[in-house]
Amino acid sequence: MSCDLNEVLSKFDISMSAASYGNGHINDTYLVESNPKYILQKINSNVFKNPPQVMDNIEKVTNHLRKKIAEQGGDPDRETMLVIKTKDGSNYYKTEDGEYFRMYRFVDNATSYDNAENAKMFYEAARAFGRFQKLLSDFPMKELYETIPKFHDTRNRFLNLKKAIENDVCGRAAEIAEDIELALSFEDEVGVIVDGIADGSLPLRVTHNDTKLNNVLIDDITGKGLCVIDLDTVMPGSLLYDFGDALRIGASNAAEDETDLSKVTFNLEYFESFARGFLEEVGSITDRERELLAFSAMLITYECGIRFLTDYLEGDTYFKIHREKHNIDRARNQLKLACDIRSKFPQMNEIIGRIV
Ligand code: ADP
Ligand code: GN1
Ligand code: MG
Repeated sequence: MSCDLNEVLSKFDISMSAASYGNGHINDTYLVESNPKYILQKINSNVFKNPPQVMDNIEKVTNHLRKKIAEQGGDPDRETMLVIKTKDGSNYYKTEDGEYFRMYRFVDNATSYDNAENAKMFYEAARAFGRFQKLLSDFPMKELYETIPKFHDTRNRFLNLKKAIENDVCGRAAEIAEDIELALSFEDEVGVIVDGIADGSLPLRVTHNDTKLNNVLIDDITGKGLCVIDLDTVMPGSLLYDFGDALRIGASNAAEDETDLSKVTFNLEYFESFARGFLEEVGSITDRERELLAFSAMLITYECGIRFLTDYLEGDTYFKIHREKHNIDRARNQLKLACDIRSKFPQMNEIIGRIV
């Protein structure tokens, strides 16, 4: 593999070697320890069916962000990603085997955290995600490709789960009957956000759609949320997707794959920090968006739970796993968290009422 990577690196005019890096579930990420450093990624083309469209989106979005950040007196080199072109001027390299690679400037002196070390860190991450949406509020949405169709269409995710249960290609359904029963019991709620978008009560915005904590780099010196990364799923969506998705890891008292479910509970202090940070930066929101803020944390957590469950039933073909049963462990964790979030709606809505 390292030999292939060197060949790929040479296409970007780099002669150093690269080593595996980061904890993403989707792409293969490598760090090139040159000066300056670079991130090399093999785009997961099972997940992203059209990598050139992904790169087109990323180039347009980062160009827009660079311009706005510069206008506002920020440092575009550290506050947004920089796509490094190949020697031929392309924003990706396709190997003879049909694999797609891309390169970014590594943002130095900043860290990607899998779990928030304290509420202040989560508040700063929230500000960065809120600011990200605000900076893209004047981006021409029609120019974006839908890199993964129906990505946060929870009803469609629910239908995919039902299909996976029916097909049961790995014969795993019987052993997880209780988890399936719990997952199916959310049926009445799966359409709330998508129906709101369809009937116009929830506006479409340019959203990130994958706002887990390790997709924002925190500045090592200032402790501020510096740079939002992992832009593969930037698409038109609801503000609620970014709000809800960030909370399912960031405000959990346990890791996403913790198997002791008694530890998997929702932290209201962290919820308040996130809500404050995000709402301070994102700009004005509609009444319906505000009403559904707490609900979105539950729904997007649930959605992620059934995505892991579906992947387990389908034989672990989507998310990277690091142990047997990893996806079912993650699914149980997220479904437990969704139930705990639902039990805390009154306190969460009281917090939102105080902030907005
Ligand atoms: P995945 O889609 O697999 O999650 P990411 O794009 O999130 O891949 O990258 C994986 C990890 O690599 C991130 O969580 C982060 O730690 C690191 N990373 C990615 N891009 C950069 C960058 N430009 N600068 C610094 N670190 C980065
Ligand atoms: C994936 O790529 P990464 O690791 O940041 C996934 C998200 C899930 C998340 C669960 C493109 O995020 O949608 O919420 O795992 N990304 C994609 O941890 O499917
Ligand atoms: Mg990531």
